[in-house]
Amino acid sequence: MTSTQRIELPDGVRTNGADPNPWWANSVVYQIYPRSFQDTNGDGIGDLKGITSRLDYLARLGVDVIWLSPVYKSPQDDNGYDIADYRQIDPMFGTMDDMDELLATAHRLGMKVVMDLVVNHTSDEHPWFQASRDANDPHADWYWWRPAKPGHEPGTPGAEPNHWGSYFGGSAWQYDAKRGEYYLHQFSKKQPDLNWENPEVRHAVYDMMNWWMDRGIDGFRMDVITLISKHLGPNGEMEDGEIGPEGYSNVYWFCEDGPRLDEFLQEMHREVFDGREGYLTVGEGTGIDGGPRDEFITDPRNRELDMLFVFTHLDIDHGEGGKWTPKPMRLTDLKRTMAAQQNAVASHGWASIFLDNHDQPRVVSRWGDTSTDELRVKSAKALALLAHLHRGTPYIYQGEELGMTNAGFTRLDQYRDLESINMYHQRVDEAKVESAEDMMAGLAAQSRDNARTPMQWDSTPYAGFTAADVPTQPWIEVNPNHTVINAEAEVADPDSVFAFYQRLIELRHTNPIVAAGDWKLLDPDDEQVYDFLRSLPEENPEERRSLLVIVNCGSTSAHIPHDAAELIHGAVDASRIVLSTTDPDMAAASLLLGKLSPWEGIVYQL
Ligand code: TEU
Ligand code: CA
Repeated sequence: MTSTQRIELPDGVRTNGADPNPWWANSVVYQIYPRSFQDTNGDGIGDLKGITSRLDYLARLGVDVIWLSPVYKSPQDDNGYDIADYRQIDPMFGTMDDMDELLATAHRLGMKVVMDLVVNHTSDEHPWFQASRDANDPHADWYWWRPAKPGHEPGTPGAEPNHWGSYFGGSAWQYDAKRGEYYLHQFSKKQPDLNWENPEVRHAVYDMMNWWMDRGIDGFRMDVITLISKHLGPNGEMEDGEIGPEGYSNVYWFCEDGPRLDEFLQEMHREVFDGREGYLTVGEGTGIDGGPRDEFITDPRNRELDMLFVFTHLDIDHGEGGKWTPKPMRLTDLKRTMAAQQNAVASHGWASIFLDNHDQPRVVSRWGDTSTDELRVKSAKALALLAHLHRGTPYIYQGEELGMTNAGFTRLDQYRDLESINMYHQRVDEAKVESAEDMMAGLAAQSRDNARTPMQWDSTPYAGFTAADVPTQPWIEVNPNHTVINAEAEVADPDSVFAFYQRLIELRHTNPIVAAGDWKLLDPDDEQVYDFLRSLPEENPEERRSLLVIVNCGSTSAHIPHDAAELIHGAVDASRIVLSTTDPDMAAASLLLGKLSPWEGIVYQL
């Protein structure tokens, strides 16, 4: 909650189609990756007490909701997205008392707390899976077990049921000698997929979710929730796909947006959320594009989810070889994918707005310009303005509000992420589809570890993430540029990226056009300037209820394109500059001259 209160949206203003409008319609969410946020006990790993100690900072930023990436008991094979006990906090992060204190402190400061729900799969160390390894156990059918391919010795290469590959490299099938069969794991072999076809599985999950909701949390971010329903053949067949250059076929088609997804999400809503208020649900919509399915799942009349993370706008710089062979981002591709997402939920449903998270490289390095610190600051602000002025709920990933950059790792041993390390070995050593040099470039550009370096609180040796004199190194290297880019410096600087995010959040809290206005793309073919209109229906001709948003997404000056110029048609009134990345007088001059300075972004009241 910023210094300025978040207003109640006026009646008659439509958001997701629900009446009254949901509380979160003009809220902003902040994602925390606990391992990398704040360490308080000197083991070089972030913890819950660390998060609680920084809640004042988040209140000052003005965010309304905190999303915590997983903090549950886990062998940490995938940094907590492999859960061994959903009702226990991992001792590495602290205790349940620490969790209760975090929750109470956040609520006292007016912020809500959303937990991460990882139920497409569990850890292989979860008691459910351990029990399922016995074909006679009541949990036998809680996971996806299949026999070896006929005519092959179980457990030997080539005996896997089919050629599906895991997201994290290797086969998506793992042989288990005790069971004598293979189990499916879309992610690592320590993340076996749960069988949601089994109602006992579903109700065990709902019980756990109710347990947490009853403890006072404010909702869930649901990990790969659109993968829980599988496309089985009439007799449970699992169709194999075309085998790719690395020797595996795609498991995607079998798991994305399956035939029973709506049934499961509606059942979950009935079992967990019916009768509850003041919560938020957001699903990671892997495989869902900006279209009818996005609208259907987030349309409140269908009682499934409040919003989805749709990733189509973050795939636009993936080359032939996928994300490991990145290609330059084309702004018209960003416009096209964002327009599809915005238009999908224009009448019903709602969008999540995000450019960063713990699985993506940092956007200022990816699509901004970090060649100088001045351009880093300018491009960070421009990209923030571009994102936050879209229609939907914005998500800020820790450090994005400071303009933190990619890690800049140059050696494989600096990486920690199993996806990055596994894919290096699969593509370079095993399948030999890429040279070591090219793959290292791919990692530097796209590895998830770029988002996971410690939060930069100050300029001390470990950036204030952990005490300078602790014996233990942080679990992953601190970015050396923390001496310049850090919260302590930016909180004190009214022209910092941090200060700009405060103003963006304030605008969403106080301006109903930003929170609910229709979104309309302008100049779709311009490759450097991203501009669009936000407008609320006029109640009376006097009232101005439209905002022109115009952002130069390049390090050179750019002409104001046709559609925007038409709307401005030469008459510029500086008092109608609502927000700009540059000084308002400069922004007014830019609009008047029809020329934007590098990375200049302006919100102009029409
Ligand atoms: O991510 C799912 C997902 O889509 C990513 O794995 C993505 O495919 C990949 O990073 C892009 O290359 C979720 C969590 O956000 C991620 O951290 C977990 O690793 C994954 O699920 C498994 O739980
Ligand atoms: Ca710690």
